Amino acid sequence: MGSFSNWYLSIRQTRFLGHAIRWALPGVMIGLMAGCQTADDCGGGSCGGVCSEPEVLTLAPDRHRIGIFFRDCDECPQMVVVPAGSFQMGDLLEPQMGGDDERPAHAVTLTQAFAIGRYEVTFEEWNSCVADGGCRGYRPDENGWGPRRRPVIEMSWDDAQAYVAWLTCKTGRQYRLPSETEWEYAARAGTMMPFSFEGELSSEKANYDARIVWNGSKPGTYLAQTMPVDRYDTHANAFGLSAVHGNVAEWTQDCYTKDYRGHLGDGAAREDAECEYRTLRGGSWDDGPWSLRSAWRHPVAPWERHNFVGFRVARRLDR
Ligand SMILES: [Ca+2]
Repeated sequence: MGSFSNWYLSIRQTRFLGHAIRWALPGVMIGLMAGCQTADDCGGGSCGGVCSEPEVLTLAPDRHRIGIFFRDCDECPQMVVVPAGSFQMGDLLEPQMGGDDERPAHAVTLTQAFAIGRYEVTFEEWNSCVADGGCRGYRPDENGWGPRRRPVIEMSWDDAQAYVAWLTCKTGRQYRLPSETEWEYAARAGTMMPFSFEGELSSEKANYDARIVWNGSKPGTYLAQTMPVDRYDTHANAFGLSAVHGNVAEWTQDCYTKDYRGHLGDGAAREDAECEYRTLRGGSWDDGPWSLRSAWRHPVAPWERHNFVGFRVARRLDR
């Protein structure tokens, strides 16, 4: 735990190094508290309850351009620190482009920094959970595309819960799926346009069905499969997240709601007593451009598994 080799400072990349150093000294110290889990929390895993040592990291005030990458264990997903802040959530453009479920657009404030996966969870990472006795022993079909750095697919929302339970147990940190709000905030990374990279969507920037053209996107290649999670690193967003647009659509924690009326404007996931559907975000290799937008939402039953669905994880920084 906490070895220097597990920490990475990304400045997207060295371009903003000078900027980072300038702000590093008055940085905000955030203490990462140790935590212990019991075997009952392991989601069927056998990690036995690991108590982690406290760690400290420094966040610079101008964090919009600075992502701090870290791992909590050698087999754990690489995480990036996302700052607290406010943003506009939903279909922001005039005329409106999104579905009814993206309205009304509204202001949201996240009062605490948090960590979210730099990448979609990979087969390699999922298999570490299975090898450790977790994740219910489920080995999803690779579809002939190869495992390793490809995103794990055929993932239900319930499968994702088993993985974050194992990660929580293994690391002593409170891993979970991101809420929809956290996902969109992290995906937008300060942008208000449909996509978080500069310029128009193209198959050089994301993995999707580029035979379909929308809103100025360029016609391109339909790869018809997932790609390694780091393939589009050069088009990562300003927070350092890769492939929020396309590759695999990603589970969020929230119960799906048909619109944002009554939304509280905080970062919490919505949990209803009767939760028929959970919400997917980001679109996939098999979707057209419209579904790749930061604001796109899609309901899927939590038990369903598809070859275009995976997830990335999140956790608080203070537990
Ligand atoms: Ca994705």
